Amino acid sequence: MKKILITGCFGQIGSELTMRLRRDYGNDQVIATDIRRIEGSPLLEHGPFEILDVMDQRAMHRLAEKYQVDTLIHLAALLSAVAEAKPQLAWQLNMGGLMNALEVARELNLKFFTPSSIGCFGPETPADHTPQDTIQRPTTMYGVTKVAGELLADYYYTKFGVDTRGVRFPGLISHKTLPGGGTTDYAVDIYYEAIKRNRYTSYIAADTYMDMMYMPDAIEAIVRLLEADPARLIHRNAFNITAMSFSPAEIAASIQKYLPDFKMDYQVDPVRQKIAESWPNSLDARCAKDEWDFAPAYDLDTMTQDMLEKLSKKLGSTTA
Ligand code: AKB
Repeated sequence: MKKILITGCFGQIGSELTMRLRRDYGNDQVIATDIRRIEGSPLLEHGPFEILDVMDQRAMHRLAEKYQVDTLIHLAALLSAVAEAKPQLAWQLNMGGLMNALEVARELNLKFFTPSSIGCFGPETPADHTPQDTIQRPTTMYGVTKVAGELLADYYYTKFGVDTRGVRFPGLISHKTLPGGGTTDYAVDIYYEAIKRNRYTSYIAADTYMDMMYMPDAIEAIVRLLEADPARLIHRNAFNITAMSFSPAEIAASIQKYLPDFKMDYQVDPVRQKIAESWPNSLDARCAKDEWDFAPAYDLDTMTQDMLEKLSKKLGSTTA
């Protein structure tokens, strides 16, 4: 992996991954692309940026050729709650964009990474210690695209020999870029509101568990998997990974250790609650550990401490 093209670079994962890869591989080695340009973003200052609509396969091919990349990281996609509100668009963008990216990887012989999600599971999946290989019958459009995406990436590996790799991300928590339209977003919003107002109204019920991960661990996981020895990889495109599993009540309790007056109440959103209930409580990530040494560094309390510190600085508060 020497020269990398990233789609969806301004998204929650893309914005941090681009910076990390530029640090590791050199600014000019990482070509950031997105459907829009966000003026003032550091991504524009530190290396090449190009506008790219992932629905335009020829444009993607042209850019990959222009910069002579050897790796394609495809991140542009709709998240679960937005996909549920716009299922037709979600199918078109999540599957159309992925198919285009896989085709470009096949045509130009590129290494390939795209994320799947805990959204690929459904209500019939075993909810606790969800195995790597298990029942996948998601009841959301997001989940349908994620399962199909895992299979498509496997297919491109077995049929065409494209070096495809991927993980099933849990909810990702970051102090840098906000997620957009996911079910797990409450676990980011809560920290912002804790700093700003010392209270939060959760749209997910108090005792609903979902897997989560702090962004530094997620970025490290992508880099590690892309650099992993292919001979060790059995599950190429859909590794279960997780760093922690918690409920809204537990994340509130973690915040209260640092902000004792923090208050939480609940106004459950039936749409996102239903999605959350159809997802696992906790994943079994042993295959990722065995096949490429996945090892997250943060747990709930260390993440809470870091989030509150970083966000206090960012939002100019002295509460944490
Ligand atoms: C979402 O909530 O849609 C995402 C995910 C778990 O894939 N954060």
